[in-house]
Amino acid sequence: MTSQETSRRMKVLLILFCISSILLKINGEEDYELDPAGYLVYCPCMGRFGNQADHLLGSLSFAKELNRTFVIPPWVEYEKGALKSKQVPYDTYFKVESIQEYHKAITMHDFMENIAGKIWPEGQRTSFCYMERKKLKVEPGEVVVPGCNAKDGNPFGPFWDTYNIDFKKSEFYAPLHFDVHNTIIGKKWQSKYQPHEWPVLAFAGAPAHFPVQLENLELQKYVQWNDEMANKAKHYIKNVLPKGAFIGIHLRNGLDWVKACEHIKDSKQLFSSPQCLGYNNEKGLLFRELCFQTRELIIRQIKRVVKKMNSNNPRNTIKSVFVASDSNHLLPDLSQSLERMKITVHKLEENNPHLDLAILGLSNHFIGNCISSFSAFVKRERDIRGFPSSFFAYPKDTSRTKHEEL
Ligand SMILES: Nc1nc2c(ncn2[C@@H]2O[C@H](COP(=O)(O)OP(=O)(O)O)[C@@H](O)[C@H]2O)c(=O)[nH]1
Ligand SMILES: [Mg+2]
Repeated sequence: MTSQETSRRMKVLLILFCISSILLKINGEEDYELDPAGYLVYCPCMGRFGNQADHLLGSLSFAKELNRTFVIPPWVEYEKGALKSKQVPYDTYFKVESIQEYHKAITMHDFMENIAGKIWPEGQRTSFCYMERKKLKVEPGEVVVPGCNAKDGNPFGPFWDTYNIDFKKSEFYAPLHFDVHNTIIGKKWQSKYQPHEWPVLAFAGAPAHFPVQLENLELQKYVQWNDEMANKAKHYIKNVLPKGAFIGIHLRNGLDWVKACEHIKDSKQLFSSPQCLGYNNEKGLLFRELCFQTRELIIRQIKRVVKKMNSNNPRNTIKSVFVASDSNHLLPDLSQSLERMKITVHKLEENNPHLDLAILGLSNHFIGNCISSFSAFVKRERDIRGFPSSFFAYPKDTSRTKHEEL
């Protein structure tokens, strides 16, 4: 073979190699190797964003303990008046790559498109639940077989339907649980549900605690806003808020919250309250104002924070307050009360919970609602960044209470 021929052959081989690489890329096959250790899938079927975020951290930690690939669920959102939940891909707001820095992970969409067909055939899918979940509707004369009924109700049905998933069987995993930090339960899961027999564990609800366990708080650092969200927040701070430092506040005060706060009297903790009271109430007990505050209390506390921050940073004084709320932003009251301090008060024009969260995360100081898991998301994110936060009505103002009791 002449050297000219050899070089021509090399060129042909190179071109063939390039074409096959491109074809592989188009099919997407090379990017999706199967994980022999199996997968963990779940429906974030409880609560709205804050609850789902707490569950995300716990489920991620659980997947890591079981060494299974974490299938990142979409966010389940509820639109006013809609009968069915809407499933919003995780990466609409957050970076998938950041989760992958902690543990192997794939989005639910990619899992269904590229993996499920190979290891989780239709007609053989099992849903996992702790114990029987009763069927919502039983026809007269129907023989009821105990099961997870994983698709019964909203958001259960719409969630799995989004990915055309039906379940043939149910698996009750009791007495196993998810406290992998304090027990050897992880090993028990691994030996009971081995990946060759159970390549996919699909949970009817999140395999995690609410509120998030103390040990999983730090996983918040793997939940990073995507560039679009981060840029929107920065853009708002730079272009809408006045130049200078600002306080971010979260006012949770809708009707559902008023009802939720009634549970205060029966419990030691409520929802995310461990974030201020400590997981063992080592930093206090529940009281009403922690859940729901008067506008006087809110204004008094903002003024106190302003004074403290201004005296600590005389060269970067507070110029504005950014208010996020599910219901009443108290804009007129707050604006009037802070006018004399030359502080303006702002809120987003449209309802945008995620942008609210991203902006609160960047404020110079954040005052949240200790009971709310929506506030808890902001608090965790700020803790990771080393930014300061506090809570309305915390610590309890005992001097004032005593005075009022007199
Ligand atoms: N836009 C906006 N929505 C909020 C705010 N606070 C609560 N919400 C809405 O109310 C829901 C509250 O549910 P969740 O996130 O579970 O938090 P929690 O109920 O306060 O523990 C949020 O997901 C939002 O949809 C807020 O400050 N701004
Ligand atoms: Mg909630």
